[in-house]
Amino acid sequence: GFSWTAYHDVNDIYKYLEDVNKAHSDWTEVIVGGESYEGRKIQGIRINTLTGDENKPVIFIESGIHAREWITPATTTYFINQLVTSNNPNITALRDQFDWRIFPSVNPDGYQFSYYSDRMWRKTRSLSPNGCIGADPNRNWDYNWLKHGASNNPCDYQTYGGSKPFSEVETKTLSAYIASIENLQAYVAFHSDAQMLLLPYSDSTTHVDNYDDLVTVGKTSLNYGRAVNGKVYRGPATAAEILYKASGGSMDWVRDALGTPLVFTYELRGTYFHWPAYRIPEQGEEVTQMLLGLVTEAKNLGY
Ligand code: 0X9
Ligand code: ZN
Repeated sequence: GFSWTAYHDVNDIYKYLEDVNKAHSDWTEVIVGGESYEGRKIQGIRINTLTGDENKPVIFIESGIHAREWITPATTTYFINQLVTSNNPNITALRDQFDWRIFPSVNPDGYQFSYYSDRMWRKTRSLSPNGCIGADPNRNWDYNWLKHGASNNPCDYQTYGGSKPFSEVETKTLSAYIASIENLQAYVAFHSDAQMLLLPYSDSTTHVDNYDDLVTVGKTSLNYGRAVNGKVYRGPATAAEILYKASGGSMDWVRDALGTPLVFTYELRGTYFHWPAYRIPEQGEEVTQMLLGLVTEAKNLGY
């Protein structure tokens, strides 16, 4: 069965989402955010409890865009489980106030390839005309595409940006799904393993107009996370300031194209993208508290 003391393949993750939906069919829905090169769905879950509020703000969670960052789907399903099973009033309130759209594995082909064949695989699995495989799905969004920190070489193992913006079916379909969401208030992407909280934009040190609010919200989020295990994350700051410049990422496109006010990328912990399975709950709890802190401070600031 499904657990948080082992890593699961994408079929088992999708089955878990279906099981959650079966257990809570009144207020959850299995959703499809797009499709993959090899024909998989980008499957997620919508959690929207029956509170009488038909028009709750949406929080979107993107995990697993990089195939080898296994801790991100694992902590995301941990968080889903907290939302649907916890009796902690802070967590039930967190659940009830939002229309959650949560996607544990937005690069399912890459994740399966990392899981079964090449642990360090990061990209999609699309075939380039020259025979090399995959593009970096976090360099393929239509915002300053290929400007910084991305390769134009299809054989680059890490950061090939694709043949054009949204060349990858995963980013093309997922971006259309995201754009179709009314009332998108927060977009949260999970990566590993730089142990940081990153703000838009990733390829410039120029700050967005509500940067000060994002810093305040991000600091509270990290404080909530730190209370769990004492772990200190760097940031909140732009990637250009504390990591490296990288264009064509999802959060930058969401912020620029959709104007979503609250946009964050968390880099979780690990060593060369490894994290022992028996310690998944440790980061799962950290993530749960970081999201609680994010929402708590955002509401304080009137979002
Ligand atoms: O390079 C990345 O895409 C992320 N780091 S990772 O080691 N997980 O690959 C940083 C993402 C920062 N955000 C954007 N570039 N949009
Ligand atoms: Zn990543």
